[in-house]
Amino acid sequence: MTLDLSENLESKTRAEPRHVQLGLHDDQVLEMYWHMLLARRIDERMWILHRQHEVAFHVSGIGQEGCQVGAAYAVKRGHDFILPYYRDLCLTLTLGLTPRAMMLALYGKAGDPMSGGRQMPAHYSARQLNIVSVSSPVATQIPQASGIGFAIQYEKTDQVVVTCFGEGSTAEGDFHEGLNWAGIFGLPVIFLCQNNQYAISVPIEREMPVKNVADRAYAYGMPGVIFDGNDFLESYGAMKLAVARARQGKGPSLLEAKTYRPVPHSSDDDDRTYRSRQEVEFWKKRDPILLARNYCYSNNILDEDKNQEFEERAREIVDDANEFARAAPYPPAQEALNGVWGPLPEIERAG
Ligand SMILES: Cc1ncc(C[n+]2csc(CCOP(=O)(O)OP(=O)(O)O)c2C)c(N)n1
Ligand SMILES: [Mg+2]
Repeated sequence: MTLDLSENLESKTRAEPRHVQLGLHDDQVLEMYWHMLLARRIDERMWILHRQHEVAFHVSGIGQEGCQVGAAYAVKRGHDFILPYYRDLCLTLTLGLTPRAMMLALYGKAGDPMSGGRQMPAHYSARQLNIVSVSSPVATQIPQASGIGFAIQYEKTDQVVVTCFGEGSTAEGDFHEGLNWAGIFGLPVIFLCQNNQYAISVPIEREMPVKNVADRAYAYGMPGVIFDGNDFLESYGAMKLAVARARQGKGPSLLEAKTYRPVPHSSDDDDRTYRSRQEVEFWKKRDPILLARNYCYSNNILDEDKNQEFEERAREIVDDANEFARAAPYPPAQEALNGVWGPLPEIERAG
């Protein structure tokens, strides 16, 4: 009698939950869910604060938490370099930026550790975590990431660089120059495009003449990988492979997380002018937090009581950060003339 081992193997693999196949423990999955949930609750509070005229501006990461938490878990925190973009609230929170810091930046208060209240909100950075500041012109972080990758290669450390951007930003020259450079030199950079299908009001068909951002990878001699950015585990899996490849000296990757922005572009936008409510409602059913929660429920990693506990803890953290930032002092008015990261040299000051 011959045993059909392949069948046994197959059923074993089928029985193994996806996170186990990816090398994640239950408690890591629960932590990932927690970070997504906390990021969402912070973000929602920021919208409310804007609508209450407490703060001047908010740009949101709602809907993109799945690919962001996946990216955060695939890197070595504080060791690898991260060049985020303005939607990366969940990514930078998971890597260690605190809710208080985020709220201080939102309010533009003096204690904002990112810029002392001199940058716009959502310009995430943390020197001690190797998180390089967002710059307002989109895509500028892409050649910067390649530059850091070049330095890492030159100094022969085992770090990697991850940079994030939207699909609209791939129409910028900076995107093409940055990827070209990384491809030529085989730099340890992961280019993570969070394709949310719009660049403000411009839909994807008007942003690029090819279907996928990842299709462009071929032109820069690197793999292009497409995955479901609303699925936190699929995102983690794709990132993990790309990070391993970069760390082993095998070069850069272009990753495309297919996702959606269910809220307006920013607090200054009215998305009803360029897309239907049905479309938005359709994507809300694919909400990354909903998907992660269902995954945790069906794998007995989370139950309703524990979820309620998480909700209460998140509420306390958000309340604390909010109150702390509201009560904190603004910077003195004359500081508005200083540079973001330090005083200007005397000569420029005089000019
Ligand atoms: C160089 C530059 N051009 C235009 C803008 C204005 N702007 C800010 S965000 C944005 C849309 C970017 O879309 P995408 O890259 O898809 O990112 P998303 O906001 O959709 O996440 C634009 C055009 C800018 N900040 N910088
Ligand atoms: Mg976009």
